Amino acid sequence: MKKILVTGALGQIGSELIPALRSKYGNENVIAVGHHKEPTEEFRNAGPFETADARNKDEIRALIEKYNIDTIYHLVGVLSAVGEAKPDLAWDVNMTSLKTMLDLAVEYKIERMFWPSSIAAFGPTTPLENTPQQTVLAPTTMYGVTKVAGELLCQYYFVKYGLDVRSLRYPGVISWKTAPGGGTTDYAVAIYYDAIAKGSYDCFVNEKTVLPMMYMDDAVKATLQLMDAAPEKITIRTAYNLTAISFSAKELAENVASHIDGFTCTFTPDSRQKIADSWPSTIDDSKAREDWGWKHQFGLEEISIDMIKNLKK
Ligand code: AKB
Repeated sequence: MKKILVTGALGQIGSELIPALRSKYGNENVIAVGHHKEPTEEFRNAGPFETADARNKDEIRALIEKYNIDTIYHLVGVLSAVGEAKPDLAWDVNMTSLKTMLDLAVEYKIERMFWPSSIAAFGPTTPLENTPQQTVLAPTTMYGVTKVAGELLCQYYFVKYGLDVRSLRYPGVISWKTAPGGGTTDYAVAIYYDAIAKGSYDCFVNEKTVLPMMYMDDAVKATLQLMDAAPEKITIRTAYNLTAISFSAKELAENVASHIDGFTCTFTPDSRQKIADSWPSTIDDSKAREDWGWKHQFGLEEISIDMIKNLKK
């Protein structure tokens, strides 16, 4: 049975990927690693939980040895909006931790490693409609810079050391288990929280903003599918383009209003508008679809129904 280490365990993706990995591989075989946040009682009791700083080689080395790890999901990352407020922190956390994990993965002959890239790897000079897999990568955010550097580093470790490291360029991921924090696509999550708590939402991007999005269930499915694929199917060693649906902030607000009586949305763009404007509206993810059979399931209507049902609970 696989022995899997997941860093960034308490972040948006970690908190949902870990239960999925545990139901597939067994609770005891998935080691959740958090850093500064405290897990809920339920999360702590669900399987092994450790506290470590993914930038610290000795701390991670001790965990790899303790649990005899053969697979790594390295999810730690400072997101785009926080990254603009604290660029040095974003560089340090995102790059130092990735380099540490890649080095340890080579040293311990880790069988397979996953690291998330993002649509933030693109920038204003990228074709922003139906963005191709191979295209200009010249982001204008520090988060994006770390994603491009990280993609190249992953490819380098594959070419130089034969490390089977795989990556996805996640679009905005919509989910209800963790509160939004630090990203630009957070408005597509926060709108549901505020719609239920207050009946209104003040959106920080303008109503015309269109970004690629995906429901968490699809993001987890894509991650597991990519990691399950036979190595010969993986033809992209930087990161695969990945998407489900694109909609404007106005369409999102209208959809939420169709489910919550009296809901109103205002639009007050802040500094995150500039980041959103530098990212694609739609993505060509045909390579993921061809290589390992990616297919999304959730559209906007299904997302709204599921988000509202779960947040109301
Ligand atoms: C962010 O908005 O920073 C992230 C991302 C698209 O990578 N959700």
